[in-house]
Amino acid sequence: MDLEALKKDAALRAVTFIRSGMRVGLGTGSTAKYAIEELGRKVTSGELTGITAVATSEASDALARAVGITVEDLDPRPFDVAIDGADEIDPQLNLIKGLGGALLREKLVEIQAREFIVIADHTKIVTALGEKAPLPIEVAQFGVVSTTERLRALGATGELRMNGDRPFVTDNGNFIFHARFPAGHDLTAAERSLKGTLGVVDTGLFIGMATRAFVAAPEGVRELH
Ligand code: ABF
Repeated sequence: MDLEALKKDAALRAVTFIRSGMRVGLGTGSTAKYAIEELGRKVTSGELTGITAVATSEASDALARAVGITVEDLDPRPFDVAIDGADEIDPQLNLIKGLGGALLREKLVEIQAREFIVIADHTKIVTALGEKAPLPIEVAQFGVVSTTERLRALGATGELRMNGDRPFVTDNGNFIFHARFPAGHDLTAAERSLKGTLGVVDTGLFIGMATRAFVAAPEGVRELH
């Protein structure tokens, strides 16, 4: 099974939602990359005009500019559409995101989207969040050991995401803690206490944000909403 082809199928379906003149949020990761490339193709060919975008990572910003998309800074104006990948998708379209390391900018952009479309291959579908993926939690570098102790007191186990022998540093200068919880732990219910933990910048829980998902499987692309 060619997962890359499935990711691309999902991405291309989502890009059909973009119309000329729209302001678009651009996601991060290997699935979102296909959406950015497709949008760039449509802009460069003249099929879409007047598109402006905000990217959710330095990497997506660079890719978008390279394929001819006009990229702006984030301001309070809403996005007509935001398109991004996910690490897990539950039946209510609640998400775990952030294994790509860009959860904070993703949430800052996608919270302002009228239509937030998730794109993924079928391996990302779960019955309950946390089933497969760890929950990425962005934490301040200062006091990181104290912060992770607070998270452990809430039931989390896990470790800092590493980049070689050093902790991975996000585009915002923070670390990422990959948290795991006991089976059956209701992550959607835990969101508030995790987010309220001193030293936590934000979590990869995207609850009630996605409006639609395109999930690609060998038998075709399924739309969920
Ligand atoms: C971003 O990329 C993240 O929120 C998520 O962690 C990841 C999904 O990556 P991929 O599409 O490469 O599986 O959307």
